[in-house]
Amino acid sequence: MKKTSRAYPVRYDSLGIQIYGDGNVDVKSMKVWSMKSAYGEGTVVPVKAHTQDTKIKTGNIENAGFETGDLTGWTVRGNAFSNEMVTKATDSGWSIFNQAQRSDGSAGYHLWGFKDPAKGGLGDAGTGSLMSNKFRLAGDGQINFLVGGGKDSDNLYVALVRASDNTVLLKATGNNSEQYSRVNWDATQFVGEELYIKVVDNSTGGFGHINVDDFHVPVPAKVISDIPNINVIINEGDNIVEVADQVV
Ligand SMILES: [Ca+2]
Repeated sequence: MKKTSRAYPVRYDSLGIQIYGDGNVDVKSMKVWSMKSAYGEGTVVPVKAHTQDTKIKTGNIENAGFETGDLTGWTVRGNAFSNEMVTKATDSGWSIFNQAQRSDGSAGYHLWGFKDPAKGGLGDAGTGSLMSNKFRLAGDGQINFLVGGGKDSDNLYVALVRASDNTVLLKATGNNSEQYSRVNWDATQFVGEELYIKVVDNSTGGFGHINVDDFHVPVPAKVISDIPNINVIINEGDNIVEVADQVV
């Protein structure tokens, strides 16, 4: 981080504040003062008075709806899930999926946790897990997603997991149907914690697979200050960023 006690109008690095960081940056609080020019009155163009929106907008986890057409952004363990299982198929052969549509109304990709042995898949025999990128839960803490496949909360489930100790905080299973249902989690109490989503398939019996699509997980989004010469980039945060709302 760079800071200065005087504004030097010809020195770019003394006109404002910039924060750099490798990876994630936590901004707990910040105040910005107006400064006098080191070269005398009138040599620094004053920043216009303005109101800074300090509310952190939220983004989503990586590849939340599998619209890359594969498992980019997800970590695969075992053999229950593979890139080939990300599909745009709308019908399993015995029921429709009702996966999330794309914004143009066309069928989106989803992760169908079953691959026909006749097509080189393991059917229901595969076991393993899929983990999202780790994220710090933000916003209102409301998570929702689509789940289908077998009903077995011990062996087939989507979980919200705490990254520090791998504790399962919330869990949802399928409904013995290929068709998707939307699950809503109120995870307000975990806002600010570092978490990840885990999809688990430890079942090898009938309906021993799980399907998922269209995760909506509020995570911190990048916020770029609209103050000239002050760029605030926030990838992480414990929900407080204070920027003086009057800089003259
Ligand atoms: Ca999708």
